[in-house]
Amino acid sequence: MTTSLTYFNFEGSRGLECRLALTIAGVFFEDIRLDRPQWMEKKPNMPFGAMPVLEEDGRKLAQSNAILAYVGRKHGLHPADAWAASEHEAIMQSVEDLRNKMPSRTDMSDDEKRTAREEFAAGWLKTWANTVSARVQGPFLEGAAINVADIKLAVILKAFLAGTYDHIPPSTFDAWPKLVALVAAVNAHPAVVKYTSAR
Ligand SMILES: N[C@@H](CCC(=O)N[C@@H](CS)C(=O)NCC(=O)O)C(=O)O
Repeated sequence: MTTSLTYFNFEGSRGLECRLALTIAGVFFEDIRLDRPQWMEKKPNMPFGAMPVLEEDGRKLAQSNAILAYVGRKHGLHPADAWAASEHEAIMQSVEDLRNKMPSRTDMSDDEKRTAREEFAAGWLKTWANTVSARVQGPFLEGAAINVADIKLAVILKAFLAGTYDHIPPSTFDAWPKLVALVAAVNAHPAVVKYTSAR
């Protein structure tokens, strides 16, 4: 079987989630990394005109959460129990909500962005983090076993903890030690350590 994952040449977001899931699953895959002009050429032939795209023996699957659930189901990184699997899918979808709701308009002044992000951190983000944190058994969602939803959470949380988003300081997450510990546990997974040291 030939497998590839196509995404921007960027070590983060939805592409990194899928690369890490495939890596932890032990799948040999071609890691296709495109710059913008290369992407614009391929875009018309990609499902939904967006990346990441998983390709297996010529068939293409788009949407990061669908790719993660597929890899997870196939390789024991998604709960076998139907209810637990759906809870994980709800969490993965909530990460997409988080990305879409983050105030990021480019036409905002820095003061407007500060106000919008502080309100976001005290409101929507707090509800999100409380909800997810309550579901974490520790260190991962299901306890000792890592799943694709943990990987998705770790990628977005790591960006927050690195101070990627202006006006939302990493200390915001001091209130949710289980989420901080989940990131550390994903980063400490042997396959992730190997992937990170190779890059
Ligand atoms: N809901 C989609 C969102 C996909 C998406 O917006 N991908 C971005 C990169 S993270 C993209 O392809 N941007 C380039 C474009 O839309 O042309 C998913 O979860 O995969």
